[in-house]
Amino acid sequence: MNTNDEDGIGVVFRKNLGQYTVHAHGREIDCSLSSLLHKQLIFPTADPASLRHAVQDVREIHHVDPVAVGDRVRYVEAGESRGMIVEVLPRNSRLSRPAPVPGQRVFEQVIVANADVILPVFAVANPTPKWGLLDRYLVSAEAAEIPVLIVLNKLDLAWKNPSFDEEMEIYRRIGYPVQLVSAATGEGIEELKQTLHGKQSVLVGKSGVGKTSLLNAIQPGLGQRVREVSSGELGKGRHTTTYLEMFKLDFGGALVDTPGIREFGLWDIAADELAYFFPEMAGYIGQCKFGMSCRHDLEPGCAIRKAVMAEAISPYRYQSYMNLRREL
Ligand SMILES: Nc1nc2c(ncn2[C@@H]2O[C@H](COP(=O)(O)OP(=O)(O)OP(=O)(O)O)[C@@H](O)[C@H]2O)c(=O)[nH]1
Ligand SMILES: [Mg+2]
Ligand SMILES: [Zn+2]
Repeated sequence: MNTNDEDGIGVVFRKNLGQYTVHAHGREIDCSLSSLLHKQLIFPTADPASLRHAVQDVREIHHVDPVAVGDRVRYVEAGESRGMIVEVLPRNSRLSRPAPVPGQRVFEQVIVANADVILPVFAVANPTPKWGLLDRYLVSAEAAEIPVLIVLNKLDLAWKNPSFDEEMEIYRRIGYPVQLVSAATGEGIEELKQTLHGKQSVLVGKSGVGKTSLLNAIQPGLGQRVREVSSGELGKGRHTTTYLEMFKLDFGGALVDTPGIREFGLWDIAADELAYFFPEMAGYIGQCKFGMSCRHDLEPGCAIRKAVMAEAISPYRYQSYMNLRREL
């Protein structure tokens, strides 16, 4: 890549229909994508990190966006607050999921690039939490090697769910930090802000758990903007956030609000490596009677099943492991 001192470096905060909003030196620049970049990224050698999944068919270009929110990019100025992205700088991390294209193969969709921490958000109640989804987020985060903070919102509704704290204990015991908050009352918000400080963070979670409300609680006005941007879409009111956007935090850092993702498939995880992404299981791998070929299902002498019996591994988590394994 031909680099030029006059090129700018910025961060992608938003994208919409082939247009990218890049923040650089306190400015917002509306960028398009150079066709050169598009071509480079579809060939296997362009992005060493995605060798195995590089797209090689020109026909497929439309289904793969080489630039994600959170990406650091090099751009060339093209007049009044406009520019063209010519290079995506190497990513520290990427949170991905499979984006199915009807009738074709499945592609990697990078949800967010360069996230320093992922915050899976659940509500204590309304909607009732399903921890299987949390396990999905956790496995994705482990595979992407991105730290996690579990956020449990709507603490003001704790009376509706007498078992949530006990259930959270399972995750605390594994070593996952949990922050209990209420966007409604402000409880726990200060502690949450300390985690976000100076980092690029991502809120993920089902629709209605209060991600956008948390944004508002963290910095008044942020979530408001989300609602304005997406009002009119579908007109359902419940699905407030319709696309992903990153927001700059006044106290330092940036936070990505994602729309409630209904399906969160696992990307690039093989059945045989799944147990590595359950930290409480990882230590038992190789200790089963059938060694590395054990699927930890019904095989005799399985060290992981033994650990479940001995209550060293939660049966819920083991069940989650089996459920996810069946998908891979
Ligand atoms: N009781 C209570 N309600 C809350 C709290 N936080 C959010 N809500 C409500 O939950 C509903 C959904 O909140 P949103 O912030 O739009 O949820 P979201 O996660 O952004 O949803 P999507 O954008 O659809 O993904 C709204 O009616 C909020 O007022 C809370 O801490 N306590
Ligand atoms: Mg929202
Ligand atoms: Zn086993």
